Amino acid sequence: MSVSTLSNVEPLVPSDSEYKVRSASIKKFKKDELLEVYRLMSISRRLDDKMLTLLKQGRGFFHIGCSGHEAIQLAASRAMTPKKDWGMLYYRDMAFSLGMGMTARDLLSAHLSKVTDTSYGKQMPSHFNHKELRIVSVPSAIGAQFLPGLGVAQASKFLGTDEVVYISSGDGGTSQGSFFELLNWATRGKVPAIIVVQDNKYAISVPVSQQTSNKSISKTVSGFENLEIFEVDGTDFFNSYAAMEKAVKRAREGKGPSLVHAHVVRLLPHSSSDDQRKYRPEDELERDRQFDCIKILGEQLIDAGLTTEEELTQIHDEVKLSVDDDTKWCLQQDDPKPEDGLRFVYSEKDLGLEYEKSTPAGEPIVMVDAINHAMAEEMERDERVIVFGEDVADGKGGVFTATRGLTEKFGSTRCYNSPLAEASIVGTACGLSVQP
Ligand SMILES: Cc1ncc(C[n+]2csc(CCOP(=O)(O)OP(=O)(O)O)c2C)c(N)n1
Ligand SMILES: [Mg+2]
Repeated sequence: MSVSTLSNVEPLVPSDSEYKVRSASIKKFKKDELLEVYRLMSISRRLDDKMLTLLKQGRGFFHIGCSGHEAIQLAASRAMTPKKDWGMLYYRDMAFSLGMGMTARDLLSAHLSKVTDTSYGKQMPSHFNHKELRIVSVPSAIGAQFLPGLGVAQASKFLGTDEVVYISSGDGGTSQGSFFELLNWATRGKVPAIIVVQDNKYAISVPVSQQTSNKSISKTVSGFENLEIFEVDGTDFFNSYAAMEKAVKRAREGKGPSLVHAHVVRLLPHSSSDDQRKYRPEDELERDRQFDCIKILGEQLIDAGLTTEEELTQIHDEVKLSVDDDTKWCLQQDDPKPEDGLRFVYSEKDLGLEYEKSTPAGEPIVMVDAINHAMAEEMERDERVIVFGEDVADGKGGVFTATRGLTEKFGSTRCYNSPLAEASIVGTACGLSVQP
């Protein structure tokens, strides 16, 4: 990076961090690849501006910005394989979504809740989702992606694929209990999860120092065995990419999860409902602006002789025109019809279930044995049916013997004990059911 930008500012990664990683070399990439990253950063930033304008015009409803988080997100998308790997995102992941293949039209359609939105106008804006791109719908409740994300990663392992799962969060989200349940089971099971914490130092107005022991998320999680930790400058594409590349490789090779602690800056207020000048001093906001990843990448590309100011200006101009064009297109799309409000809530496929036609048969048996037989029959019928929970495995089969014999019959990858954590059991079951 050019010395001119950041010479008088403390680096974002503490100098004594044990988890620093050497940046990827710029020579590793082709010029076109880097200009594409620059273009995607610019689209994401422009979309933030455009959505805020639409909101002021009374056309949009709500917005949460990505500005300041783009470099780590695009580095993640470049290290992963779209349509193969999975995204369990949080609401700031717009650049990641673009990097994996969502378009400006998809994102504007979501912002304006049009029928062209991938959720048919049902999700809130900034709640990214795209079935073919394996971006699972973002939940509003902070941290609700953690345990389903763990389930998706467990499914990769169970099915023997080498698909990896990006599970992201802000710094505040790491205070949730489910974050620690995720770390416990992900490391115990060495699942292919890459947990990316985008640490912008604030959870709305609450500073990270009031949120996290050690005042550092990477230090807090340092005791988990099998967890590789990387602490990076998430405003620097090359530093972020180095960590993501290692984390993805490790996950694909079955070596276990990583936590990428990415320091970023929040260049916009928390959301369109917030005014950060009420709780952040101007000199801090000014310092954050110096870590603008678009400027940083631009200078890195110019310093390496890969581009010129003029070429970058041209990219911004083209992006501006194309986003304007996409906005016009989007405004012309239909709004969802009220009568479709209940569509796509439950599966619209014929599930082929015929309970009513079955007639009880055979000798009467006690209920718990009937449950045991039903589970065994289902496991026999479909090799993807698994049973897991507290105290269910091996010979005993739980306090009430409901699962007795299942481990012997189907093996310990299909009937196993979980950690004693009910949110994990339900959350991972949801995630396991996401994989086709
Ligand atoms: C379970 C839950 N609690 C509280 C909220 C309200 N809320 C929404 S975003 C947010 C702050 C999250 O901060 P952080 O995880 O640091 O992410 P950032 O927005 O800074 O990227 C809060 C408290 C919520 N949506 N869900
Ligand atoms: Mg935050």
